[in-house]
Order: sequence, then structure tokens, then C-alpha cells
Amino acid sequence: MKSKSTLESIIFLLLFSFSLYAEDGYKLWLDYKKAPEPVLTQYRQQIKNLMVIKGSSTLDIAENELFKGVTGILEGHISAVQNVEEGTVLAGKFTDLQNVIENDFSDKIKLAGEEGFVISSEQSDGKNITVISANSDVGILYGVFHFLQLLQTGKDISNLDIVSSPKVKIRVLNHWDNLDGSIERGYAGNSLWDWESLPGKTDPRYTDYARANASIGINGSVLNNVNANPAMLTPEYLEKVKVLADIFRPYGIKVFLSIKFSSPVNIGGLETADPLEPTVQEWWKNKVREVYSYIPDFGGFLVKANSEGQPGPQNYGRTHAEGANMLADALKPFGGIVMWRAFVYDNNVPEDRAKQALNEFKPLDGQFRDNVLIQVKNGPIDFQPREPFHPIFGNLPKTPVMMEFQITQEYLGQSTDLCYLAPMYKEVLDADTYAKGKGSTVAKVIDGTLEGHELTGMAGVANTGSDRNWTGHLFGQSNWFAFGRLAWNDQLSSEEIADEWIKMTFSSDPKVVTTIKKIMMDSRENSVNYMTPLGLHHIMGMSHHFGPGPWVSRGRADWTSLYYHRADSFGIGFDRTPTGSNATGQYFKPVADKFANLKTCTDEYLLWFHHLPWNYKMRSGKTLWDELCLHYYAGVEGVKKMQAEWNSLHGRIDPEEFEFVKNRIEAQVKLAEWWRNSCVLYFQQFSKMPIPEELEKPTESLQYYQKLNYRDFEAK
Ligand code: GCW
Repeated sequence: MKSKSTLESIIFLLLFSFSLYAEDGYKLWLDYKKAPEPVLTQYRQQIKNLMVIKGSSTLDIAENELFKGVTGILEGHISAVQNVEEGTVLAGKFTDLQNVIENDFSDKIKLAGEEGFVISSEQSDGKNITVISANSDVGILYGVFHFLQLLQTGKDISNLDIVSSPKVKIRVLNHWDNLDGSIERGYAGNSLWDWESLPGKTDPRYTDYARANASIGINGSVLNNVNANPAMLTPEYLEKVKVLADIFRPYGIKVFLSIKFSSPVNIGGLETADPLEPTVQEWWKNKVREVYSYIPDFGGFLVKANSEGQPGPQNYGRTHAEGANMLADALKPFGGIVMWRAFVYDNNVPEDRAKQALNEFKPLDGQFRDNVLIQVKNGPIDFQPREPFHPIFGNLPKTPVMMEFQITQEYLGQSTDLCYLAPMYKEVLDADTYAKGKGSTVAKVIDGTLEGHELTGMAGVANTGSDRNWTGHLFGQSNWFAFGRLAWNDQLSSEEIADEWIKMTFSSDPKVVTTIKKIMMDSRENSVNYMTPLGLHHIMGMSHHFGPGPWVSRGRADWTSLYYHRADSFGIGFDRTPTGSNATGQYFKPVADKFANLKTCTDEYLLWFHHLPWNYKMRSGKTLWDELCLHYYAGVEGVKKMQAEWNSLHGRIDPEEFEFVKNRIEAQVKLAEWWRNSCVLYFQQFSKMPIPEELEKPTESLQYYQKLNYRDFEAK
């Protein structure tokens, strides 16, 4: 046997590692890696060639994707055919396929609806084929992506009978992107939109962005920050927006804009923005007409009004409904919608912040136009690591209410922490509001089935940016992915989604899949434990919202930590029972009683709803103080475990990705320790009780931890 020369071996190794490795995360979950055996052999027998019945740019995209995907996964050249043969994957509109397929599948296609698809194993002239069909072009594109996902995740494709359609209509990313390129609460670089070089110059990333979204069924993008710059609606910017809209369109993505309510004054030269003023109404009608002249399928407006300093109808003594309806009337003739945010609270209102939004919106139920959706954050405060579901869900039966999740990890370690958010999203979607008795889940409120609403939606505050890997942390991609998957189907489980994402992103090696899935599934609870266990909330550092800040006491009361944890020599927690703010009273029975009663309020919401003595006896038999400490320590231990698990994957995944995540988890351990040490020592000042003996004590003083700079904890 001839042995290779050293040089030859080196070259071989280099080439080998180059082709296998060098992953910078840009490809997301759309890498189309070669399928592992034995599925590869099966797929090669089942998929012989492809045929896409075209006729639009969307279908061209579908065809390219199918070729690209199948070629990658089967690692082989697949040819296009003009007529179906044995083993053809045939994609096309139902109307074009009807006569080709022996079975009548018109019932299935009806179920698929406007955007859904059918993927089924069929026969044509006695030949076995796989059909991807839909009523619309974009439905076929979604079907193609789903078919590729089946292959990427190693599913059996021999007997397919899939009908899939989205649970909600508007599946939209909210970009908090500013016109200067910065992103509010963005941790992955700058905005993807290069406003300066638009409209003249475009970036291939615009297309890749649209493709990634289409692959998970996202069909809308709000391009700019809800703290909106009125310049967005000027012709100068509309020309730029048009270019993006044109690029996104064939991918089924509509463009929406956030607007500033005072725009008629800011850019229109009017003296008022009063929604009942005819001149103001006229201004909006003209503006909307102008927007549609650039973008004929424009989606509509997202509005943050009378919230955190933003102007709104209340500046003129008008209600949210009057404000929203004015815009809705302007958009209606063009088919546009208004997404009006319910994130409103006012420091000058002497009421628990958690109650204010419902108080504000409840009396308006039934007053909104039919093209208005109320966009509600998952919980009543603000995207905290854990919140009970927002009491608005189920409480506005006559109004379509859409979900606002945060994908960007503002309060969950930003781009330093590995925190898989699907379990948090699911916790809220699966929560039962009891609005119409048992089974009235938040998911049913959102998907319109509870009250029979047609207009439905789910928004996710985006975590994307100019970073090469899109989301800062590689695992941030899983949250973008999970958001899209859940907006399409809120019945999927967190595990299923994690399983898909891991196989599509990393590999199908069972050890890799099991290990990463475990890490992901534990990650959110770890974060809750070292940040805000047992129902604590809003105790993060001021402004940056990254490190701990239970001591934050300056500035407006409802932006301090003291407002929320209320620690004193007696105990800790926010009494929201009938003896306190009675926020529990905003929920339907029996949820209200469940939260208000100590016997039934579960530990995870305990201090959200109750102020309890330090020596309160918990279910575990331990004191509240001891449990609090144990949770903080368990959080750090959880991250360390995650670290060991990740490190055990050395050599099994791409080295660049491996090192990247390893480095992030190292930073996360330090961040978690900082949170734990700060919070335990801070609260100990009030409890005056010792940290349970078995736990290792913080090495430094509270003052020391208090002085640390959060920037030193960010993963570099
Ligand atoms: O979570 C808070 C953020 C603000 C944000 C606001 C909102 C866009 O700290 O940065 O502003 O919520 O949702 O409007």
C-alpha cells in the first residue's frame, strides 16, 4: 500500500476540513447538509427528479430552493423533468396539478386555505410521486421549505399526507430599527437596512433575510422602531421602503411601518394631530394613498401611542380607539391594517403598572374598526424572564388581539446568554384564561378561534442585525426560528421545534441532538433562576437591562426595582391580591383565585402576586429565604452544567461554531454569578438570614458587585 506524502495528507486534511467546516452561522437553518445514512439511500431512491410548474417569481424562487435543497441533502445532481416520472417531486398550484394526479385531493387543498400547502405521496399514471401543492404561489413556496425541512430532519417521506396552514394571518417581525442604523434593544450589530445607500444600492442580505423568513412562514416585516421617526413617511424614505418591499414581495412578505402619531405636525405642517380633526384625518388619508402609490400591497401601521413619552390621541383628550380608528379608516380602502399596541402605563396614574393596560382598553372593547388589531405583550409588565400571561387575553372579546413576543433578549442576557425562548412562548400560549370556561387558552384568543375573529396575528420583536451570524448569539437563531414556527402552528412543542432547529443547523448526530436539546430546554429556567426566581421581576440594571440591579431606586418610580420587589424587613414580593393592588382580580375565575390564594399560587408566580415574610414556609418545607437562595444558586449551577454539556460536543460540530458558543457560555457563567451574588447579598440586607450552609458564599461584598460595569460581562 502506498502511503501518502506528508504534504498530500496536509492538503487533503485542509480541503477536508474546509469543506466540512468553516461555518460562521450565516446560512442559518438553511444549510442543506448531506443527509446521514440510512435515510440518504432511501431519499435517493424516492427522489429521482424535480418538476415545478412555474409562472411567477415566487415559483421561480420555490424551484431554485427545491433544487438547492435536494441537491445539498442528497449530495447529487438532480435533474428537472418536463413530465412526471417515477420518483418525481412535483410542485405546483392545485389548479395546475388536478389532472396530473390520480387521487382527488381537492378536500385537502381546501383545508390548506390561502397560504397553506399539501404535501402528499401520490400516483400519476401508475408512477409514485411526491406532490407539493397549494392554492397560492406563496403556499407552494412554504410547502417546498417544509418538504426540505422533512429531509433535513430525516423524516420518512414514503407515505406523506400533510396538510398545513397557518394558525394566524399576520406573522410579523417588529424591527426596533432606527433610521440612523442603530437598533433599540438590538444585540447583533446594526440595522440590516442601509437607509443611506437605499434606494440606489441594495444588499444581497435583503433577499437572504426574506428567504429565511419565508422558510418559517413569516409574512410581514415592520421595518422601523415603534419609537418612530416621523421621517419614515416622507417621500425620501418611502422610495427606500419601496425597494425593500419589492425584494420581499416574491417571498410573501409584506412591509409595514411604525408611525409616530404626531406625524401630521412633525412632517405635515399641521398644528394638531387630533384624530377627530378633519384636516388631520385628511392628512392621513392622503399620506396613506401616497404610501400605497409606492407599495401597492403595503401591510399597514404599527403604533406605540401614549406610552413612554410617545404622543397619542390622549394628548388631545381622545381615546386609543379614536386614534386607531382614524388610521384604520385611512388604510381600509387599500386593505391595510392597524396594529395598535397596548403597552401603555403612566407613572402619574396611581395604579399598579400591571393593571393599567387592561384598565385602559377594557372600556374600549367593541369600539375598534374591523381592521384594527390590539398588539399585546405576553405579560403585563415588560418581557421579563417570567411573567404570568397578560390579563388582556380573553378580556377584549369583541376585539382581535395579537401577541407580541420579544425575540431579542433584552432582559434575558442579550447576545451573551444562551436562552431558548420557545418554552417561554409556549408557557403563555398554553395558559388557560378561562374567559369562556376551561380550555380558553391564550393560543385560542390569538388564533381567533375563541371569539371567531378572522383577523389574527403574532408579532416578534426581532433579534436580527448586521452581524454575520444574523442574531449575535448563534442560539439567537433558534429563537427567530421558534417564533416563526409557533406563529405558523402554536400547537408545536418546544422540544419538537428545538429538534428541528438542531438537525437543520448543526447535525443529526444523536449525541449532538440530545445534548443540545437538553441545553436548550433547560436554558430558560436557568435564566429565570439566576435573574428573577419565584416571581420576582424588573430587578435588572437601569437602562442597559443586562446585569443585576435590585438596588435601582432612582428616577421614576415604576422604572425602579424597589417598586417591584418591595423587599423590607418583613419580607419580599408585590401584593397583587385583593388585599393589595388586586391585579389578580383582572383575571377570570378560577385563575384569579388561583393566583390570589397561597395554597394554589404556584412557586413561579409567588412573589409576583404576594408579599411574604422571609420565613414563610414554602411547599418544600423550607423558608422563603432559603428557597430564594437555592433558586439563585441552582441558576448558576444550571449554566455550569450547560457548559459541561456543550464542551462534551467538542469534535462533533463545526469548530468555529463550537468555540463561539463555548466562549459565550463562559461569559454567561460569570454573568449568572454576578446576578446571583448581587441579588442574594442585596436581599440579605433585609432578611438578615444566613445563606444556607451548603451553598458557597459570595467572595465579595454587595458594594463590590454593585460597582461592577455590565460591559465587562458581555461576551466579546
Ligand atoms: O421593553 C421596553 C424597552 C424599550 C421599548 C419598550 C416598548 C421600544 O426597554 O426600549 O421601546 O419596551 O416595547 O415600547
